[in-house]
Amino acid sequence: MGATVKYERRGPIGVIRIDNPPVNALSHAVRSGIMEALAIAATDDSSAVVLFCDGRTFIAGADITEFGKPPQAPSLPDLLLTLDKHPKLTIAAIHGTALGGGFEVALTCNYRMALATAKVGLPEVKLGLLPGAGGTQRTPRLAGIPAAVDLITSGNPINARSALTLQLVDKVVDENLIDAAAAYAAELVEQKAPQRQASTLPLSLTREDQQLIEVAGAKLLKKTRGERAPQRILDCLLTAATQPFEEGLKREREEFVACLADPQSAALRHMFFAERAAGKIDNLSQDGQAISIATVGIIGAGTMGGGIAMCFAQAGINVTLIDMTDEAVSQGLEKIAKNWAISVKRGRLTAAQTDAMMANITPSSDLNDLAEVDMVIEAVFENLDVKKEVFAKLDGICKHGAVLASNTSYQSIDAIAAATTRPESVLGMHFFSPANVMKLLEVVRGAASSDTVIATAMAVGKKIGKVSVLSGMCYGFIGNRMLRHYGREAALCLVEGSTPTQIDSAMESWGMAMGPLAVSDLAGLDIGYKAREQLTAEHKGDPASYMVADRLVEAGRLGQKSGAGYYQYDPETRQRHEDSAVMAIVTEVRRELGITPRLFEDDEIVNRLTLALANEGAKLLQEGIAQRASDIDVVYCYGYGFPRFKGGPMHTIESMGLDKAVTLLKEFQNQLNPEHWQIAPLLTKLVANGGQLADHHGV
Ligand code: T1G
Repeated sequence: MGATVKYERRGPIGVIRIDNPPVNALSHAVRSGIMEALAIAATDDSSAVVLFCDGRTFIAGADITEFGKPPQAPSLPDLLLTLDKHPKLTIAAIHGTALGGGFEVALTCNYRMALATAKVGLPEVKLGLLPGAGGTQRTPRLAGIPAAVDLITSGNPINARSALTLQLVDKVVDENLIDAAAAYAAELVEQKAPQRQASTLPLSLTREDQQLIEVAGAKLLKKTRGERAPQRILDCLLTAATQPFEEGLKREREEFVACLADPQSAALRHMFFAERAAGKIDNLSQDGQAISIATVGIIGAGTMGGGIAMCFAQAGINVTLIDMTDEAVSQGLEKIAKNWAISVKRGRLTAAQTDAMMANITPSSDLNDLAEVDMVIEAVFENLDVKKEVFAKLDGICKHGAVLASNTSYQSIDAIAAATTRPESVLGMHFFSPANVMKLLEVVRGAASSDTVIATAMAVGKKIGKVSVLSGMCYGFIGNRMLRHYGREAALCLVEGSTPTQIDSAMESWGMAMGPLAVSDLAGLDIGYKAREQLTAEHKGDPASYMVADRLVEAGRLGQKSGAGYYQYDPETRQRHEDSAVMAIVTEVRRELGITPRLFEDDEIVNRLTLALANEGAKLLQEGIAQRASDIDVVYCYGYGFPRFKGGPMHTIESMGLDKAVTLLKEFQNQLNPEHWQIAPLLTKLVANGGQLADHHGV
């Protein structure tokens, strides 16, 4: 059975013990080991069999690293066929997170016992898959259609008590799981309990359930912006309620194979590993150990500072929230209280929880109150001189070893660090608005930033529920530097002949959470306008890429904040509407620039905007600003509404084929402004030697 699966006896009870760290995934070795152990248990004198896992969790699913490789027998369905027909009583002893194929193993056992702290779930949909080993057929037979729809299409785990209520587990214990499970098995044998198989439980389809499935399908298609796995899951559940179990298994297998082959699943599985890889820092020196952060000072109680303070307070970290005046801090606290009140109203948090979080925040208007904090995050006005002044003061106040971070979106971390005598303690921690909602945190390494502060910022980001991505220092770091090219192409498509509605609809139909012009309206057109005012004509770039935006701001159309920007906004619903006044401005700019508008296909818009992103991303990779291509994908999926089922901009061109991507880039270079389409040398190199972006690590 090898080292990963052992078979042992506890008196009359056989115990199959799985030990495959870190999460007891159902690798080939584990599947083979369980099969061998079941064979022994079938013929020995054991009276029942308990399946138990060592380590921190019961089986957490199929081994995702095996997908896409040649299958190795026994397959999970074959293993579960043997388990389903096993001659002895089988009991699953669940702790940690029994997920996916792991929970399907448990559902195939006759009985299930769970530790009170355990969770169970079928998260396959988050990988663009569906439970492929009977989960869509057994779950509704045990828990009913409504619960099965919710559990499998959401992919969210439920706790042991909820699983008990749904009859997905039979017993919940507080401790000593293996002893309790062996005793439970003996008790079942004593009681001559039947070998209950979920596969034989009856299931029929009521009208209500049929309607529920139809409504869920429509809702999910809209919510996921086109993911295909949810509907396939619903089709399997419908089959479970209308066909015999064997037919249902067949249908489930067909749909699972279709999911596995779907590019959406490849993208979502790419994101699963990308999110985890992002937290790893290449070439970290030995002293690059994170320090523990128990107290944080946030400077600036505005939208960003308040949101950042909420993140830390929610994680139980003490926050000193600073602004220039007591009144400014109180306003910040009021905004925080309002945000938490909304979460309580929506049932996401309780009033007691938000009271405890608020108690973690101490208001102050005196920087000296930061003398003993472990970390400071500056979130003041986006002006380099103001930031340098703040850091110079912090240098004289904060204790030795305190981490000094700036939430700047663009300013030079090196210039900020130079305002102190401890540049090794200075780095960027770039949060995304609203900071208490957006999961992305860009950790920006300055030239002098020590490995300790980098490791600390990455770790504290994870602790406050962010996905931390390390960025080197350049204007705009990873996300915003790429965004400038994306925004430029959107503006040029408009001036060259398209309309705001066509551009945004094309990108939203492709999968973006929100079209680029609608995003500009949301953020405020005046932000870009003010930034451009500080740039030379040369740095501003092609006038065609910003004249419309400038004219809109000069006409008082700042975006949603003024009720109109690229669109007119309904004051009540904030619904956007095309506005002829905008096209009048566009027509005027076209005339001034001598541009004859032409018809646009959606494909051109999508290709120009996504390739502009990926081409700049390849340059970031080549310059070593990003550690790996998948980090760039994480930045875009977590910070900019890029669809996870596309896997991020770099995965998008990798799955398109780099040769095809470079061909398109060459076409754009010939047909459009060649300055904008300088192809990243890394892309041409990879095409020349048949390499992959995934194999390239930043310098
Ligand atoms: N396969 C392979 N490796 C896995 C894995 C899996 N299923 N789950 C986790 N890992 C690795 C992960 O990459 C990381 O590796 C390490 O374990 C720790 O993970 C037939 C088809 C269980 C809640 O979707 O949700 O079953 O970075 O950092 O935060 O119907 O891992 O250390 O090298 O996430 O404590 C369904 C996925 C599969 C569960 C633990 N199962 N995993 O979270 O640790 S499809 C899932 C998780 C399936 C069947 C279908 C989480 C976790 P490294 P971690 P964590």
